Amino acid sequence: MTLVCIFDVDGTLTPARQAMDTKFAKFFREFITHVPTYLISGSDYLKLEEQVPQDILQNCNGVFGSSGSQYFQGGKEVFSKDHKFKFLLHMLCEDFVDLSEYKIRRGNHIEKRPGMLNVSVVGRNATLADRKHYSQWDKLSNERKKFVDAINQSRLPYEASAGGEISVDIVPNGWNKSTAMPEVLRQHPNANMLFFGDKICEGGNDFPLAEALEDGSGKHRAYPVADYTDTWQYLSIISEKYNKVAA
Ligand code: M1P
Repeated sequence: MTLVCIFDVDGTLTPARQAMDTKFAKFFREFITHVPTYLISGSDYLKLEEQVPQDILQNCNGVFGSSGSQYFQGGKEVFSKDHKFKFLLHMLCEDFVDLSEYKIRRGNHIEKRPGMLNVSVVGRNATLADRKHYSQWDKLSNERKKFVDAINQSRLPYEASAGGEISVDIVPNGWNKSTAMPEVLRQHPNANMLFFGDKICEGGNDFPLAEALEDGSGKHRAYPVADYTDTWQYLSIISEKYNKVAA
């Protein structure tokens, strides 16, 4: 069996929408030379380039953007699929933003990505301070969860999840992170996959892949992490085992 590691990015390898810590990047750069590694994010590839050093993006075995609708290898796009979202969904997203009781708006509220809509009341132009403020308010009001539940319980052919701190990702049914699994298995048929994500709970955008990995084979595992330092600790344990085997 081949050990293969898959990582969410925001909240797992980096703080949300921020660059990777340089010391962790140094460790991770070495780690990916020993263990086949894939990244999967709700963000699109352009955003990942702002957060993860180029050489790491290029030396990972593969990078999935837009929750699996985009796939890159060695920095080059291998595939990208898109979808035309229904007008009704756009209306619901606009209402979500317009009718929210949270009053601060920073612009770029509905962002179209390959195969995904990303919706944010405070807006994608929010500063780090705005993010923190909105995210605290969201924890109290449960605004994003209510919107996610409303979309998921509607008869619309879409699924929603709260991926990061300030927004909601919406994809056509099934176009979620679980779509990475067959691609990884195609490349490593004997893979023993370990997935690390900070949003593995139900309603989080890491949940579909974590659920798919529980395929009854007992070969794969999903690890919930609190932040990149938590991920670092897990990877240090894995590296130690590898070094012992290699010695
Ligand atoms: O990768 C996790 C999420 O990162 C961002 O979330 P937010 O801006 O809400 O913190 C977004 O790119 C989101 O789409 C993505 O799922």
